[in-house]
Amino acid sequence: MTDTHCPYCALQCAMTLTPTGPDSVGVSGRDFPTNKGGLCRKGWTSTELLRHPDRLQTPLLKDDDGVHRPVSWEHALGLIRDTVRKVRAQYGADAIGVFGGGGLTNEKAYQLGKFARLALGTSRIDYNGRFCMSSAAAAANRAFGLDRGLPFPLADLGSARTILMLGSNTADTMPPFVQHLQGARDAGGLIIVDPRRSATAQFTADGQGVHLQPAPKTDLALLLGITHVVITEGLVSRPYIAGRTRGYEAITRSVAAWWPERVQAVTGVPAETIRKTAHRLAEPGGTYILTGRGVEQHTNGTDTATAAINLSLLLGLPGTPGSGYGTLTGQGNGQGGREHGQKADQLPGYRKITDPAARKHMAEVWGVPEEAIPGPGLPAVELLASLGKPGGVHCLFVHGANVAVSAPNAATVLDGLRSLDFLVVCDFFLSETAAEADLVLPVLQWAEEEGTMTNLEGRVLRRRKALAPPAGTRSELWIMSRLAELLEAPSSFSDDPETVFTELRAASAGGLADYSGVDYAMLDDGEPAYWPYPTGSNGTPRLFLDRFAHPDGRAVLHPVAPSSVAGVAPRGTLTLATGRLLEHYQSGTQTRRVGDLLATSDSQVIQIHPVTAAGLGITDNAEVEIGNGRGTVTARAQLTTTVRQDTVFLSFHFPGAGNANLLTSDETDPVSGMPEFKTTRVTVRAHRSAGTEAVAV
Ligand SMILES: Nc1nc2c(c(=O)[nH]1)N[C@H]1C(S)=C(S)[C@@H](COP(=O)(O)OP(=O)(O)OC[C@H]3O[C@@H](n4cnc5c(=O)[nH]c(N)nc54)[C@H](O)[C@@H]3O)O[C@H]1N2
Ligand SMILES: Nc1nc2c(c(=O)[nH]1)N[C@H]1C(S)=C(S)[C@@H](COP(=O)(O)OP(=O)(O)OC[C@H]3O[C@@H](n4cnc5c(=O)[nH]c(N)nc54)[C@H](O)[C@@H]3O)O[C@H]1N2
Ligand code: SF4
Ligand SMILES: [Mo]
Repeated sequence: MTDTHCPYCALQCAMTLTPTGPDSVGVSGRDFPTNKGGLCRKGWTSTELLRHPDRLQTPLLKDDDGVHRPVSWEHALGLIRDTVRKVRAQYGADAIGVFGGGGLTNEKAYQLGKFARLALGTSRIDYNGRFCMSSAAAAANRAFGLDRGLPFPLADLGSARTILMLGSNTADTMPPFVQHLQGARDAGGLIIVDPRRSATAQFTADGQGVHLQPAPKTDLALLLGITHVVITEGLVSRPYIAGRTRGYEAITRSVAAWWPERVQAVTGVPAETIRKTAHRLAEPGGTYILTGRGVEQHTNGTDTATAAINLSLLLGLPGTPGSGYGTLTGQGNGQGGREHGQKADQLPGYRKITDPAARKHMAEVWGVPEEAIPGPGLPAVELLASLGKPGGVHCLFVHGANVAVSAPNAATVLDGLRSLDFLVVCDFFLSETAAEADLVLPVLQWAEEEGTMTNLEGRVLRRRKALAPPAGTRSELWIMSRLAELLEAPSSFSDDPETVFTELRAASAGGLADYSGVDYAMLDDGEPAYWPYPTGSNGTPRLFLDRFAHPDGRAVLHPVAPSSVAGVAPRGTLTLATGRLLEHYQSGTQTRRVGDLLATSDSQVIQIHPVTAAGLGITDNAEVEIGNGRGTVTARAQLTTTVRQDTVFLSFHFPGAGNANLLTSDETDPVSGMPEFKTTRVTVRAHRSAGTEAVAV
């Protein structure tokens, strides 16, 4: 029996793997404070992929006819060495790019940042967390001086009387999480903000809470409206504002013009509901405000998350026991993945790559001169836009992302991938991105490797090996260490996870995300390890109890305003929102290969209101086309009153003609670099039937 954690999302449900044969394991949920023994359907079926027939078992090289053929590891790695040298000589080291993932273990994420900068010598590394946590992270950094998704243990939520969740659908995205919402439901205080009556919003029925259903991308106005009421109706926590924050005056000015009736006109949420929400949040008994991708994956995502934080500060929630603000990290290691240096502007320990002290520290840990560490690179969307372009990336390494499906404006990303001189993809399945690769390297799956993951609470967990990997596969640590040797990197690269973790501890020491006091032995003993965990401390389950992470210890209230008021979609136009279904994970590389999950959801479906559908001549289950200037998607219609009449919804779990990202824009948030995943204007029409086209921008 092996105790480990789920391969998928940031809840990192605890599970036990038990041998069921010489080369197979079964899975059961394990009691743990976050999942309390529960798993969702993805977790229950996760072991099916370990010996799936599609599993890659040998390096694959694309021949001149575009067919992938097996090659030896020696040949594959030698080819990479030669190609890297050639590309560097021809265009310079920044022509090599690296794209990482928030699903990688801490060890792999750390080593990938070091590999890019020291072995490849490039600044051009970023990762799919840019698509996920970047807006929330930017907002938390500017308000608190530190970004840990939940600055408190998840189980703390259980005692709350009121929980406001904006743009998060945990009933589908983290099913065992909803246990922690029960206390607030029992107290009638679960408030869900979502343009859809999502599975989570349905928990508010029967007096257990309220569902606010604003037009997409109007949350910023909604939050300013709630804040306006908090200020004008005397609900501000005065001693907290005076003692723990700065910037209050500017906030009062910034929300003055957002009275509830004006906000109603913009969002569609009744003014009376806005007032009641403000009063409920200010009631004693414990209040939490939580955000998810629904409010963060917009070009104003950082400002919207900032508005949520401002509201929480005015109410005195962050750092107050029994109350708080948090954001729900998404990928398995979405938290750790953003701390150890696979971000363009970052060095390990959540250090800034432009900070001379940080560079000096890392140069010492790595045993290289400071000049050997490149400067900041390009955020993900810019990195992908540069593929094959003059001055851009000509050879790309992808570790743990399927950008051909999950990146915005996917058709242009596919063009970029195809215009590269050389594309190397590490994966265990032939994802849509791997299918484009010149060279595919087969790597280990979760149950075949050792390492650590950091869950949505900032708690470091052990991932453990339960099964020997297939003979032809290799660990990514091994791949990086072999390549570093072949490329004569100026620092050493271990292929042993515990050795890499020991180095990561030293690298993180003294940084914001300090792991120096954490080791495998204590994690194996089940000791809770929440960072920052400097050597000699006991870690930090609850942050900000005495001070925030800015030098003066205060949180910063940063005024924000909608730059242009988007508002309720004009009559006759439709807004496309995108997100997740319970059955599938992300680009679907993994879950579309699980029979049970595919049987429940086998192709793209568009959620559309019956009234809207009737106006367009669309019937339930009919095939429809969703289009805009960027592309066209085909999907089956699901008529449902859970979406607003001006909004339709697609998941992004399907490739090809079902890929929602053929429609999304690659316009980004100016602070975080987050693309606009959640809101796109589209035309919807019944498939191939002329004359039924309606509406839209
Ligand atoms: N089943 C499943 N679970 C997952 C994942 C998965 O792919 N599948 N992925 C994991 C990852 S990486 C992540 S990041 C998390 C994401 O977890 P969530 O944030 O819960 O997921 P989403 O479905 O992207 O978005 C949540 C909700 O935002 C709503 N929304 C869309 N636009 C807006 C808007 O403008 N305003 C508001 N208020 N809401 C809006 C959508 O209707 C949706 O119900 O899930 C994790 N868990
Ligand atoms: N329209 C729209 N698009 C979105 C979103 C949205 O809400 N709407 N959400 C965005 C968000 S929040 C996210 S997080 C991204 C996620 O998007 P992706 O990064 O594409 O996510 P995955 O499908 O998890 O891709 C991970 C790939 O790496 C492989 N893999 C898993 N583990 C490992 C590993 O340890 N090593 C290696 N080498 N490979 C591994 C998997 O098989 C898979 O092919 O999508 C974003 N795209
Ligand atoms: S909720 Fe997330 S971590 Fe838990 S079983 Fe499901 S996918 Fe795995
Ligand atoms: Mo994510």
